[in-house]
Amino acid sequence: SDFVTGGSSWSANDYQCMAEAIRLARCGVYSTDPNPRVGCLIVKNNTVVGRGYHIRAGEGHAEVNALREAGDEARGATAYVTLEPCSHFGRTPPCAQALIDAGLARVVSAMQDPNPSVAGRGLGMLKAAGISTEVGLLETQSRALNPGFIKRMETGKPFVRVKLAMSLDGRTAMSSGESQWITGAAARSDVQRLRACSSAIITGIESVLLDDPALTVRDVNLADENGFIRQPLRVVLDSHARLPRSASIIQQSGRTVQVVTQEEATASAGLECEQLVMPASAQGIDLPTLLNYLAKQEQCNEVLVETGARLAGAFIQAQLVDELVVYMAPTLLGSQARPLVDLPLSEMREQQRLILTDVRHLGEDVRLTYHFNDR
Ligand code: AOF
Ligand code: ZN
Repeated sequence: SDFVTGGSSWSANDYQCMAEAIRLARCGVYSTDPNPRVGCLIVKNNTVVGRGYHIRAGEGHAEVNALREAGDEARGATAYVTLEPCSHFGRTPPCAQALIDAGLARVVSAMQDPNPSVAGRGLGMLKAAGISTEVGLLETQSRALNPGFIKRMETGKPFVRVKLAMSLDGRTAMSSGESQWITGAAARSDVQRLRACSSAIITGIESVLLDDPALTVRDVNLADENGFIRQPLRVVLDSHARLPRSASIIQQSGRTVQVVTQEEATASAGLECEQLVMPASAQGIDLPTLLNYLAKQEQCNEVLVETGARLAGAFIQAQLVDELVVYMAPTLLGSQARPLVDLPLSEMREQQRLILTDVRHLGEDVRLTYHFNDR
């Protein structure tokens, strides 16, 4: 792009300021959905004069919040923003114009906005107004704030994260299906954070019938300043409409959607949840169609798949998974127990290799994070 400045021209101070803007953006990690997490730091004469981050959709963007704190000090200052300032009238007026009006001398962005209604136009407005405009500082770290928003804007699909809990011998449940509890408290509270980051949680009817999960965010530490907890949309894949009225997943705050086929569309009339009709094959609901629907109609950025070995295997086999998060407990469940994922492989050349991106100790358990190599 026209605006990229060679990394070597950024000073150590520039790096520190953008790192602080990224820390500010993280304050909105559980609340901005479906908008991106964005932070902004305004600096004048080596002094921070404004800090801001986006809290929730419909409210001020990071830049506007930082400008409010900076007031007149913004004139001649530098703004560090983790995303290109917007150029459009969305729920709020364009931030690029607000930065121009406030008299900023320089704007450094970590990345261009992948939103087609911005896509470089915000940087263009700043440059045309004579503001020194740079983009690309700590871009990798900034992209990591919004894997779902970026993927949805770039591809029309959500970022899919599959979460599984297993024993040291790679088992997820006994042969009866009994699985509570393999992992400890620290791992389970980490799952609360994964849920809170997600726009939607997908599960299968088998898991619902077996474990009766609520699939809610309950950790009070994840509430906003008003004590409110945003609940991700709960999606139950239920081609044969077996979801019982008494299922816990229905009786929670937030929305639950039962996904059925056309043939079953009326079978569960009377259930107190939404129903969505999707095409299906012998293997069940068509997963790509469902994911496209969630991105386009429900603006889902990050989707969490919390389910058993069969549906998790189906997502992997269909190459729909971006990230796999595995919690490994120090226990042995034996060879009769169920495997991590069901994959119908027989030869070594069919193996599904992953890329390990993070390892973390959580109480007695270990969290392993993987990306799939072809995406
Ligand atoms: C945010 N927060 O701090 C920035 C955003 O509908 P609106 O007005 O909330 O606009 C949302 C779009 O604005 C979003 O998709 C992104 O392209 C751009 N920048 N959005 O929510 C922010 N800077
Ligand atoms: Zn904006």
